[in-house]
Amino acid sequence: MKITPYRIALVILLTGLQACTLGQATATPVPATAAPAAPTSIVHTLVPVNLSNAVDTGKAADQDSSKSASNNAAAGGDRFTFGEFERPFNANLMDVYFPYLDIQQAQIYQDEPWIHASIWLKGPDANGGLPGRYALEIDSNRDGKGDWLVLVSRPASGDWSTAGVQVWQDANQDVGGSTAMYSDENMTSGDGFELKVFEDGIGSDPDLAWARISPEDPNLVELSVKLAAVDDDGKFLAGVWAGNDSLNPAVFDFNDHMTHAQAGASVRGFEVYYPIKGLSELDNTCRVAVGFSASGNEPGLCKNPAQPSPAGPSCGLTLNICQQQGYCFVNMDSCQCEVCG
Ligand SMILES: [Ca+2]
Ligand SMILES: [Ca+2]
Ligand SMILES: [Ca+2]
Ligand SMILES: [Ca+2]
Repeated sequence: MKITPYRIALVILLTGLQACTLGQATATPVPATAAPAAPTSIVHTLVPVNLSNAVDTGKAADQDSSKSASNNAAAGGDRFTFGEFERPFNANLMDVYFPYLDIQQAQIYQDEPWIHASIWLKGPDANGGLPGRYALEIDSNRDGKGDWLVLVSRPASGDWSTAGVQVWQDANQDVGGSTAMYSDENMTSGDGFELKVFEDGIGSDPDLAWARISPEDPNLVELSVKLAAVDDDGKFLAGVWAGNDSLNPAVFDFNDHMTHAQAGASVRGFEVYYPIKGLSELDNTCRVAVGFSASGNEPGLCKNPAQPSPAGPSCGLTLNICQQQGYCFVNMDSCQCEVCG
């Protein structure tokens, strides 16, 4: 065929028309039949297996608030200034106790290629389910500032599933603010865990993270994430969380994003701040050392009951931090803020 200027012009015109048509098509509402590929098309190649019963390290005990729920309070385990929370209650009145948010114990360990976390809750909601958010926070470089958050919303499956599972990274390293674990003197405007690298099996690795309700215990949420994706040396600190919408990756650390007065307190002994207000329906555990022997001074580490609080040089408290939280003194011997008067 002889190519004439007329034919070239026609081809350009047709191509232009096609492009316009395509442009219009993308702006038109997509019919149901053209919906994005369903998650069932994700091909999984590596699924966690049953968790080991032999591991007895990496356990974190937590307050059982069911015992004090009739008193509309927690009996302990809630120290806002230290990043320890025990708030499985509604705000202000604290007359609704959420057993599905009350962590009793956690266990975290690594078993290549996985990090596994088990979160024991007090009990289900009125419908027999666990409709909260449950998360594993990993501090890869052991500085007390979380690096990764593996979170599942409303786990329902007794089989390992990626449904409702998200993995968040604090890529710009602002979680924890200026003082790891402790409340910062000045509130942060940081973005917490801002980078979502995985959701519902979608991400560069469709097998990155999983969750299930234990087939053996309806009050046990299990999470698994690939070790190599979140830690490079198999040595890390980790703790777990339970919450409703309150468990928002963007506002970590909670005690750097609000004051003690705004958050309130769940223990009646903190009479200046009781009850909980801006921070409610939330529970967490202290952190356990995985893959290394803790010195005892790691920020956020679970305390051996026989061990005193880290004091002296390892205590990160300052008078300014205590004053910002409404206290008047810092006791460096016990590493505690002390009330005024
Ligand atoms: Ca707790
Ligand atoms: Ca608890
Ligand atoms: Ca902090
Ligand atoms: Ca961040």
